[in-house]
Amino acid sequence: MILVTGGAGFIGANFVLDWIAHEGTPAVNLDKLTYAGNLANLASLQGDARHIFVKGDINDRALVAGLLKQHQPRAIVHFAAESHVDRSIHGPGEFVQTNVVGTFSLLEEARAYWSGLAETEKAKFRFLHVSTDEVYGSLGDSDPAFSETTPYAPNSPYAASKAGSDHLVRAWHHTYGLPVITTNCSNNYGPLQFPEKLIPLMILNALAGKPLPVYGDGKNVRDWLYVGDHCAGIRAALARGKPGETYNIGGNSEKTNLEVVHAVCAILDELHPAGAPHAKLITFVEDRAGHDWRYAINAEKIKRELGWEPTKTFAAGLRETVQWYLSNAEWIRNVTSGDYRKWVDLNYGKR
Ligand code: NAD
Ligand code: TDX
Repeated sequence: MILVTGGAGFIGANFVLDWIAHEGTPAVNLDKLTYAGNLANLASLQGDARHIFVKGDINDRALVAGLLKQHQPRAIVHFAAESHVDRSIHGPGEFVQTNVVGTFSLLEEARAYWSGLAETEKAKFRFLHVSTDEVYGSLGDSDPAFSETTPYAPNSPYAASKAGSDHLVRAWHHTYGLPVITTNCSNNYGPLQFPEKLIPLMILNALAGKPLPVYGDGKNVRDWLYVGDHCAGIRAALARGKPGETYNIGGNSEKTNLEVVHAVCAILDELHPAGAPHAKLITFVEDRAGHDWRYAINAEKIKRELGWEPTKTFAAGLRETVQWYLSNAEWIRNVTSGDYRKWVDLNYGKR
């Protein structure tokens, strides 16, 4: 049994599905079901006793304590977070509340539970904290990629809140001995991603014939990793990672935003032709405040120590992703309801 937090979101839901497919053992899934959480992501597990869903907040300490006592998990895999940089610019409060205070609450309940375990269970227990490359700040074009020893320099409210949570996780190991592992991953893409993030937003706008809003000059660089590869990296860290260590996870796939958007358009031109090339919809809009220039991950440590490396190329993963969105119109209809439209107005209305 493991306890997953945020398992109804994009990466968390992919992880729960992947976990049950690969490990076959049960997962308790604690998720608040914010705008980003969606039980439809887990529809294929309906009736499967190995998935126990609990709607709730990681800040509800009594709830977390009760779940740990009842299910006696051997690990906590912590995904729950506010995750979108643009939303953190418009409203940072929730980011501090969930990412910093929520992680603190979870660590405290994990520590109380872990302290009461028998020695053999205590040694095996893991608290795996899922974090991001954004905690390291921004790179120039010729800087070396982020490694596990790159100093933290978060720039957005989102990145700062994740950095804060990483520091708490580190301290709970150093001070209390809690067996924690932190993974810092680059930009994920794949099925089930909420269409506020670059790739699904571009797919959906292109399908609707709407402008494709590229921030600034579109030359910012991100490293892209297929979500299934990220899930495999987390499983490797859980199985073989050393408590107290951090592992960078990346796709060895740096692209400018413009390259990504053109690649989406080219796939859509082939799979869903619209007459005119989709790239004609590309529209340069006002830049994101404090927009980090470049992220790149050096993932040598996890390869060397845990034997993990990405398996899917960006070309193959992007094609599968576009195909998934083309085949899941109902999922799209469900997530692009009233609240989504309010977000689009707020973020793009004045750009
Ligand atoms: P997401 O926004 O799609 O999902 C977050 C989930 O957490 C949602 O289901 C939401 O309902 C839940 N949640 C939010 N606040 C909660 C709370 N207080 N209590 C319980 N549940 C709560 O995010 P994602 O893209 O799947 O990211 C998951 C994790 O991975 C995050 O910690 C994020 O920082 C990290 N990460 C994401 C990426 C990426 O590219 N998306 C890359 C690296 C790391
Ligand atoms: O409409 C857009 N236009 C645009 O040009 C959007 C939504 C984004 N962008 C740009 C901004 C970034 O340079 O595309 C790039 C990717 O943007 P996002 O998808 O918002 O991701 P990013 O800001 O890079 O952060 C992501 O990767 C690290 C995730 O959202 C984080 O949760 C993760 O930690």
